[in-house]
Amino acid sequence: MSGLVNGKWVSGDVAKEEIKNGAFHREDTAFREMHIGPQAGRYQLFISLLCPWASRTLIFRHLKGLEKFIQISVAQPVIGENGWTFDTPQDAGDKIAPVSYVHQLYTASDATYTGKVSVPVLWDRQEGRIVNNESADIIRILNHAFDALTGNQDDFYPAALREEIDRWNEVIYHDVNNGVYKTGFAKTQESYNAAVTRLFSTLDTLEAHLQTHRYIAGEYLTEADWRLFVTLVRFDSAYHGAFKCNIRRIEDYPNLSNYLRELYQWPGISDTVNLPHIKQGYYGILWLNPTGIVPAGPELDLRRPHDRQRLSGRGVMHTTG
Ligand SMILES: N[C@@H](CCC(=O)N[C@@H](CS)C(=O)NCC(=O)O)C(=O)O
Repeated sequence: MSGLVNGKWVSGDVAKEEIKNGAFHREDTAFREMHIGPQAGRYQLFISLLCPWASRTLIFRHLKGLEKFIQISVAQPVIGENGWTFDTPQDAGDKIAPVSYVHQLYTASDATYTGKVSVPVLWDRQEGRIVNNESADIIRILNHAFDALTGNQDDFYPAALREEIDRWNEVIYHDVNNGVYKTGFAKTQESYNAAVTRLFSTLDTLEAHLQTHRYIAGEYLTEADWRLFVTLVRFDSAYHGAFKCNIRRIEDYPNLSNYLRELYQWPGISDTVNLPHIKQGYYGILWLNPTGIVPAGPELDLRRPHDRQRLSGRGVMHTTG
């Protein structure tokens, strides 16, 4: 495996310990605190631009106008012998010496930690510990925790739409976000067949849904859209080839591809997406791609106009009162 055992780093193949009987099962996340004391400069996000889960948090940092409040540290694209690694040691507050590896954040938080060392990490610089390393939690925290400081009232998980959002999140998480990993990391033909079939049947369902709905939960743009976006934007460049998710491309789906472009063109979002970095990271997983060669294509133009104005949409909901 690759990860920490009793606080000691063990290097090995990424995700191998999560493959059982040929099928990939994502490990649960360890640090799940939901309450933070919102103060400028207190928190830091450690991410990789390869990682769709980490990208959700980068997107929310931008959408909620938190660039000045939460600093980020971006790991190198390829997960190395020591796991996620930084080009230069990253300052992480006074409680800890600058860190070169993400695993140092884990052992600082729990000296006997055992398990995988993943990004994103929401880090408390003041206390020198991980607050939360589950992206689904981190985006919920960012959705509201700093509102009083920033005055940003955009609500991506509005009470009125929660049931609908939760229902779609469940499907999108299992069959799409994690579906590409189940497909790519399958070690038997059967588990690959099952995962790829499910992935594309869910993409077909989403394609039909987006024919008549501007966004996943209807007229409003919500966290369900951003959770789907991070996988769609990586799909044709990385998952189609590196993870063998190749029955169709997102480009082959009229609604999904137009929807993807609308989200990509949302102010500031394209700055959170680095396709060369994403390709380098996925094609750098050497047990999947032993030569490490990064393919040249595909040519994609996500800045092309989209046709989503044909559906009525009201953008982002705002918290009131
Ligand atoms: N549940 C976590 C999953 C995060 C995750 O799996 N991140 C991957 C990168 S995309 C990782 O860091 N993997 C390291 C490893 O498998 O050793 C979340 O959504 O925050």
